Amino acid sequence: MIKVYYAPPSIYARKVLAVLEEKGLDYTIEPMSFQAGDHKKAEYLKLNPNGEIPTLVDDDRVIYESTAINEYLDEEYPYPSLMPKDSFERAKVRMIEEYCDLHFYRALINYLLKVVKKVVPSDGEEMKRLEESVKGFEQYINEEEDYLVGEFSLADCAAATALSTLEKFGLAPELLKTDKTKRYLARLKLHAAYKGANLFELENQTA
Ligand SMILES: N[C@@H](CCC(=O)N[C@@H](CS)C(=O)NCC(=O)O)C(=O)O
Repeated sequence: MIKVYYAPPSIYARKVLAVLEEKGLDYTIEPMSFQAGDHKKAEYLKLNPNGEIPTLVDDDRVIYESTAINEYLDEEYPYPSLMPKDSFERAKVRMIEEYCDLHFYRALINYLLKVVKKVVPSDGEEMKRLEESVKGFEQYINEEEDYLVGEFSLADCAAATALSTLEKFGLAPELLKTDKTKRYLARLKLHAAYKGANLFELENQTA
């Protein structure tokens, strides 16, 4: 049985939920609360010594780091495959995942913490950084192709997570202006992955 430790609205965790949904896997969510500091409690640190969300437990296997989790899921549960067969294309998928993890998600988290939730002081640069990260991401969208790298892949799951966050917080009209991006987002929404990427609330959530 697959269990995911998730505290909404963790973007890295929703990236994992996107893959679980796309593959139609059965899983349960172990609700965590950032406010309560659940991710820093000794019991959780035994699973994930980094004290970050998400962690996935598949029977007795404990895996953390969202990109490692998603590659594990793709190899362990290969239908539908979310990695190309070609090694250069696989490298491209990983490059986009890294871009999302290190630039796009970080700009989003920075904006949410400083501008939306105001739990960290703003330096007034958050929107500029977010705009730059969206522009950087848009370079990966090719108008001639439906998805970022060949067939729908882990790269699209990573992108769906960032784009659904922009939509959720009302930033899409301002930041997703190009036709190619709007059309790409519309295609993503047809995938089950978008449901996982868009899971911002949990029933009986403790957060
Ligand atoms: N590289 C990690 C990043 C995970 C991460 O930063 N998660 C955030 C939530 S989106 C977190 O747990 N932050 C709490 C903290 O660092 O104290 C991954 O890909 O899983």
